[in-house]
Amino acid sequence: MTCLVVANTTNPFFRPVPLLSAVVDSDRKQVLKVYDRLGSVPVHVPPANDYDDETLARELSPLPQVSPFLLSQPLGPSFQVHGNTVSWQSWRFHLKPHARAGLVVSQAAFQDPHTKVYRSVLYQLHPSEMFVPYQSPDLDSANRDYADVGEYGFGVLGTTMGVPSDCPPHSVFFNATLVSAAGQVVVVDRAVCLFERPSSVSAWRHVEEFGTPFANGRTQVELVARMVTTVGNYDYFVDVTFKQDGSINVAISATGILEIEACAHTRVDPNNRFRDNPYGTMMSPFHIGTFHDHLVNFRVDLDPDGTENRFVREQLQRERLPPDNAVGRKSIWRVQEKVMTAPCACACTHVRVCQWFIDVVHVCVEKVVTARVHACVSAVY
Ligand SMILES: [Cu+2]
Repeated sequence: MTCLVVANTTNPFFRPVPLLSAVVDSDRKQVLKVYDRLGSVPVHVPPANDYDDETLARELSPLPQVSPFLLSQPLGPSFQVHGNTVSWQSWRFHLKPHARAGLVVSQAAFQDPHTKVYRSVLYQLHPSEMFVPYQSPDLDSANRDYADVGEYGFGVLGTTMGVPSDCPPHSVFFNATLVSAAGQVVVVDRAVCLFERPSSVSAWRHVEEFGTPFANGRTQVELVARMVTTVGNYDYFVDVTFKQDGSINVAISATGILEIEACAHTRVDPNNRFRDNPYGTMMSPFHIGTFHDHLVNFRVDLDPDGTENRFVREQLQRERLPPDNAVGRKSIWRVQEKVMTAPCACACTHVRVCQWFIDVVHVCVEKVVTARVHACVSAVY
């Protein structure tokens, strides 16, 4: 583990002691080995860099004022909660915080507008793991290989949410009572919030210039289930958003403070790097932000209309047209369908355009596309 100066700062992760680390047995609470590479080198503990309101007001000029918004739902929410089951619009699902996984949505179903029968959409959806490996060979940083969900627990590290910075004032809150890995009861007040919000895009709109002149549009409202987990220096927002059109969106974003590496330098070179530390970016005097990833996996166990279905990848493929074709086009794209039968690295990229969907194959020949899976970058820093 690395050593931090924790006194008199709200940002201890910005004050690591360089060239000093230790190996600790956390079960026995014993220090097994100390790596003191300081010798007679002067210690450059980075200065404090606090983000509390008082410090910011003192050290930074205030941002220009923003006109106030009104955020309210005067008639109360239009969803119902019975125990942990939520009903909203055509949706019905189970919502609960879990000690390890954090926010868990189970048995989500959507009511068919024609038959009024609830049709299964997914069995369970939750964060599965987040791997955060820091890319430095230095003793001070090389031990930073975090498994934030499995090692620390997205549920037991859930934090009480504030209004309006975490959730809007009209939210409904849920407390969490969980059991830690050590067998202790962990209670987190206001650990999950549930709220409706108007979408920033319309549900549907069209202007028709041909035929009968026509212009119409419809707004849409979303239901957001949110949990915020603080793992060390990072605060992760997990949002599961239900939409009136039958889609579910899951997103994770990070805020908080940076875990940085101390260095003895105060200035950057022209490339914003140091030749003796190519493993990060200079953040400020004595601070290097070590390169690292946040690799997040979600468990998405979809059961559209039950468990009898297939996972299919549609990949776009270029098709060259004959040089003498009548329209003068050189190429078009067409869709190649592949039924995925085993776990695979089937990533879609900007150069390998594809999409996934799950279809239900009925007896005989009819095929119905029931669910489409879209992957997009949702990280927000
Ligand atoms: Cu990070």
